[in-house]
Amino acid sequence: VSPGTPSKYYLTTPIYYVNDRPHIGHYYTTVAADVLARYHRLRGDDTFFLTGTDEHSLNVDRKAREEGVTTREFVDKMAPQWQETWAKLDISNDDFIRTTEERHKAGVLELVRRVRDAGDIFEGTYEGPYCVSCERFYLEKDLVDGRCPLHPSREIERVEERNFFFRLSAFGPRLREHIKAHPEFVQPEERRNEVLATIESGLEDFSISRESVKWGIPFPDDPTQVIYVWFDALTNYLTAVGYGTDEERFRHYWPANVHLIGKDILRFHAIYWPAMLLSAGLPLPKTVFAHGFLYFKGRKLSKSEGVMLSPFDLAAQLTPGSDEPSASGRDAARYLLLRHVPFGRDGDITYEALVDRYNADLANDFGNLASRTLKILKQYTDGVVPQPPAEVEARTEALHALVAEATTAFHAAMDDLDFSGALEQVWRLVGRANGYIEESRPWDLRKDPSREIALNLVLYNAAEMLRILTYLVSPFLPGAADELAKQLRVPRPMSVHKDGYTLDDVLSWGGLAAGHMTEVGPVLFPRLDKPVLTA
Ligand code: ME8
Ligand code: MG
Repeated sequence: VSPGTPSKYYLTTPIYYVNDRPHIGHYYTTVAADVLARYHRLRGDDTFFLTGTDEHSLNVDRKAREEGVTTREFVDKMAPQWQETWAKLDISNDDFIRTTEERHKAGVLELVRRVRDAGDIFEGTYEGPYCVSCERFYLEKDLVDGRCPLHPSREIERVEERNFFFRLSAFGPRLREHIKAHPEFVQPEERRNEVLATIESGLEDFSISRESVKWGIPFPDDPTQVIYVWFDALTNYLTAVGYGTDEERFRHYWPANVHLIGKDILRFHAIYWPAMLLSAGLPLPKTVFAHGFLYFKGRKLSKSEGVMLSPFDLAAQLTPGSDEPSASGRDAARYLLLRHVPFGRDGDITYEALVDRYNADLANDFGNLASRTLKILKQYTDGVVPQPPAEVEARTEALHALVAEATTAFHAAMDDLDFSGALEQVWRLVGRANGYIEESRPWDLRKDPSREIALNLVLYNAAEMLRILTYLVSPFLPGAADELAKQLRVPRPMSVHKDGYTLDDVLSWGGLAAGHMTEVGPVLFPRLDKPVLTA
């Protein structure tokens, strides 16, 4: 059952382009990271969860011009909107990095110098197609009908410039070795095979500076060039933990345990990035996990493709009777996205499917378990947890065994970033707890004074199941878990360690003492009607 000894856990999301506003795709990656961060904090790990904004992009520069403001003014207006969005949606990031910050710039310059000293930078000229949405040079052969394969609605641009290049071609064999020796490095396996195939097909050197671009970090010793936005952006994972500014802190957190990304930016994270780190003599991140893409009724989520679903709208849509997302609506949005789509695969969203699952899993199964358990306690014993009989009978033993088994499987799934699998384990317990109450019929036991001992046992077991579930659901449903901890009067999941407990302590059977008081509170997940809004 034990999730092991606490350790350092550094995880990241991509830094998002500030020309866009946050949509459900960005939210999806960020929620997955938040769930993982909360889980590791619960384990007692020294957790550092990073997100931020990618600001030196041509798209950003052009957008600012369209709006008639300076690029600096534009990014200073947009970046806080991202920060606020995450803060209002319960995202618990420990830091937020902006690539226009001084601490970032210092580290990027340091990395360029290190790579240059290693002899992996040379001057050359580039001529060919460039996709501004990808911020990436393409080979003619990679275009589809003369267009970017990822952004077919956008004109490809032609670039001809003198640039500095990074000698990526020299790193194929070392990258291949590393990936083969560390199967956990690129996940899931399908993505790993894709990366290996790209390496097999031969890696081309790539330009790491731009001559015609003015918005960016000036290249060391050559102010006619700015550093290529991807070289700049990837380095955020180093600079946020002190690279180039705080060596001790950097050595403490680096290498990252996991970079969570979407599959669209796999090549940058699983090929360019490790090659840059190898060149600079820095350790590689332990895992790059590329999840799948979300679609809305088969359409791509992005403004340029015409679908822009805000995570606020999703959470508000899951909040009955209000346009403002409530805690239950925000919890539901997190839960539904991670439960609906196995992490790693593509998935299609419809409000109808989400609302159905909300009513089934959250309003009925989980919400009902919580409210019936606490209401029965209130009604039968004035909220006091009764003393269970000393002798453990078979049905209670079966509950203990199931909790132990599901908890172990839950930890294993979380270690694999299999969020839907972890939730299946939790809902096994939810289902059993509901089944146990129905089979035990406490309402009948209560009518017969000779069955008091049996009734006490049922009440105790139900309360104890609910207490353990409070901690298991907490990374996914932080609002509901907090509310339940309040109603059960047990330590809040966020402060388990501050209160002097370990995760093992709070997940072990028997945490509730006889005589402990509980209270009844508001319904966790009010039922939803069919959605009115369609995007
Ligand atoms: O690429 N489904 O930023 P970006 C799932 N700045 N995830 C999605 C998604 C969808 N439909 N749409 C977007 C960039 N995402 C660079 C990153 S990192 C050093 C620099 C998520 O704003 C997913 O995580 O285009 C994807 O990889 C990311 O947003 C792209 O965000
Ligand atoms: Mg993008």
